[in-house]
Amino acid sequence: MRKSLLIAGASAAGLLLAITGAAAVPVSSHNKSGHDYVADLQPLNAGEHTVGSDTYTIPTASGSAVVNLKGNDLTVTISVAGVTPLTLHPQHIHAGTMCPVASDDVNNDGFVDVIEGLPKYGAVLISLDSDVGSFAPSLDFPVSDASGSYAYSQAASKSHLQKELKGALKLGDRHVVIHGIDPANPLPASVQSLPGLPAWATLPVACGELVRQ
Ligand SMILES: [Cu+2]
Repeated sequence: MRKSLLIAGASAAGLLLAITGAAAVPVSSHNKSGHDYVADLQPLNAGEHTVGSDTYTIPTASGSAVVNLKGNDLTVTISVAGVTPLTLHPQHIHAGTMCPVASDDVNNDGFVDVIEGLPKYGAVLISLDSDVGSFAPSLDFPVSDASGSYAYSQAASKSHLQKELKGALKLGDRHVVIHGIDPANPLPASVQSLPGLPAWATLPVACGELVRQ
């Protein structure tokens, strides 16, 4: 009787271990991998735009942006296709709550330029250049390959970013915006840009809302 109780106890403990062991696997692996905010990047300004006698063709960009948070480690990974080949692509996390739509083209020139997009995607929060933790102006952004694709991955300290921004990141409220078209095809003068930057470098070509997974 006593022996069988011990056996029963041992097997119950074994069962408990098996259950908690099984339960612990996804929990610990979740902790190890942190959590992701993912943006499905959709094209902006894609297609043909006819202004006067000129036609401008903006490529149809797509891709994804993932911001992974693991403890204090923040890693941004971006994969983009369909952009102008061999061209600089400024990219940012913007502070606003929406991606612009065609009706945000307030001057009716057929383009939603970087300024017209601001009421929707907001100001630049974090510049996704070669040093995410630095807020110094930089144009060290990805350059697409000959097929119009690029991949980007950079890490930063979450606490450092929040200190610089003087507030929480609130990634679930943010958007990722990709900019940049062919510098050899100048845009109409009606396409506004940021001070000191040509319109080809700032025209938004893709945008996506960061959503916690
Ligand atoms: Cu931007």
